[in-house]
Amino acid sequence: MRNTVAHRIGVASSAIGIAAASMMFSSSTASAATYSCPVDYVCVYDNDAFAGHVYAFPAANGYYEPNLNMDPPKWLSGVYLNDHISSIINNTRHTASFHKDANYKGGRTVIPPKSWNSKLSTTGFDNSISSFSVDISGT
Ligand SMILES: [Ca+2]
Repeated sequence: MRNTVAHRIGVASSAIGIAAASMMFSSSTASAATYSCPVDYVCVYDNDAFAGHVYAFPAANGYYEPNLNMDPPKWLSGVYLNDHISSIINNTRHTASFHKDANYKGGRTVIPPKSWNSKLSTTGFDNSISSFSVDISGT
């Protein structure tokens, strides 16, 4: 448990740095913003087209986030990510699975490796994601 907490604190610190860096691209095009998600990270955005608040998860070795409504990740505005994510970049070599309910339940939308969804409303997942995983156990 201690390791988990320490890990999450480290994640939060690095995410703040990434969020600050991405602000430099706030007036750029969506395609330019794509490159603001570092290699081996999964980046989630508050708005369509990779705009608004961003949070970056280091997922080179997998990542498991069972409840975005309770766990530390928040936008810089202080709001939990739960039910706010509107676009996603998966810049890892693994498949990322996003679920509408906590604990990887409910509807699922999959973002393949090195790809993205710039408008989750097109697949019915806008502002509705509550958990996600980057599962490398089967690869
Ligand atoms: Ca949103």
